[in-house]
Amino acid sequence: MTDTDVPGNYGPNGRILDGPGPRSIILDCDPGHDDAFAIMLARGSPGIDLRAITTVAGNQTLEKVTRNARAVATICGITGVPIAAGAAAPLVRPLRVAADIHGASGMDGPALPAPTVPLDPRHGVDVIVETVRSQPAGSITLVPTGPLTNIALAARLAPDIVGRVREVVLMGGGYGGGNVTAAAEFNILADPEAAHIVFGAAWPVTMVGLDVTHQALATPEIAARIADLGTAPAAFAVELLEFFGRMYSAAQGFAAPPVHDPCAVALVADPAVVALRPAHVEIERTGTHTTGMTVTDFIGRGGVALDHRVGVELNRDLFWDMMIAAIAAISEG
Ligand code: PIR
Ligand code: CA
Repeated sequence: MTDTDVPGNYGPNGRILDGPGPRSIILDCDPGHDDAFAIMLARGSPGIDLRAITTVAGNQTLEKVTRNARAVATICGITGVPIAAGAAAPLVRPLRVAADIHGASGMDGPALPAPTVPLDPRHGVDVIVETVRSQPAGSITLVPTGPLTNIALAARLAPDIVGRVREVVLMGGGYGGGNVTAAAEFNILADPEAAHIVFGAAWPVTMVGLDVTHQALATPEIAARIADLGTAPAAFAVELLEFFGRMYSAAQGFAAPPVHDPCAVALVADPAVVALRPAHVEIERTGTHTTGMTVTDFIGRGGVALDHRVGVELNRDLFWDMMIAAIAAISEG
C-alpha cells in the first residue's frame, strides 16, 4: 500500500475488501440490448462510478457495437465518460456475432440517434490500461459484458495492471449449460482463448453466468414499471425489451427476455444482489462438443484451489429495484 491508495479494508494481496463510496468501474461491452441496460445501470446507480466504456466485437461488429454504445450514451446524456473502441476480432478465432438475438445493427428495435458524444481516439485496450494506472491501486473494477478479448489483451500488454485491478466481475459462462451450444455461453465461446487468459490471471475473477442472468427476466410487469417512468431513456429501454423479447421468444422459447449484462454491474454496486460461491473455473478450448464451456468445480477436486467466485442466485426484487431506480436517475440528467 502507498499513500496514494484509497482508504478501506485491504486483503492479503493489498486489494480493498470493502472500501467506502461508489465503486469505480470500466464497462467493457458489446451493445447489445442487455449491454445497454448495463450502461444505464452503471451510469444511474449510486453504487457505481463509471470511469470508461470500452467496446469489443461480439454481438455485432466493432463498428456497430461502438456506434450503439455512443447512441446509448447520447440518449442517456452520458457525457464526460471516455468511450473507446477495442478489439475488432477474437484473439485466435474468427468473429462470431449474435444477429439472431440482437439483429443486424446489434441493437435492433428502437430508432438510434446519431451519436453526439465523441469517440475517444485511443484504442480501448489503452483506455483500460491508462485508466487502471491513473487510479489508486485496488480501486478499479473491470466489468466485461462481451467477449473477453480486450481484457486479455490488457493483461498481456500491461501485466502491471493485473495487480492494480480490484477485481474482474464478468458476465459470461455458466455451470448449468450454454445458450449457443449445450455447453457454451456466447461471450466465452466467442473468444475462449481470451477467457482462458482472464480466468488464469492473478486478479480476483467473479463469473456472473447464465445460472444467474436467466433469473433476470424482464416480464411485462417490469416493462410496465419502466414505461411508467415516462422519460426518453425509459421509452428507449422499453423498446429494447420489446425487440429483445420477440427474438428471445423466437430463438430460445423464453416467455420474457433475460437482461444478462446489468447483473454483473448490479453485483458490483451491491453484493446482496447475487449470491456467490467459491469455485475454480477452467475454460474448455479443445472440446468436440464443449468448446467454450466454463467447467466449474465447486469442490476443488484433486486439491485445486477455489480461486474464483461464481454467481448462483439473483435477488430479483433488489435487482429490478436498482435497475429501475437507475433508469429514473439518468432520466433526470
Ligand atoms: C445474448 C448474447 C449473445 C447471444 C445470445 N443468444 C444472447 C450476449 C449478451 O449481450 C450477453 O452479454 C451475453 N452475450 C449472453 O450470452
Ligand atoms: Ca453483452
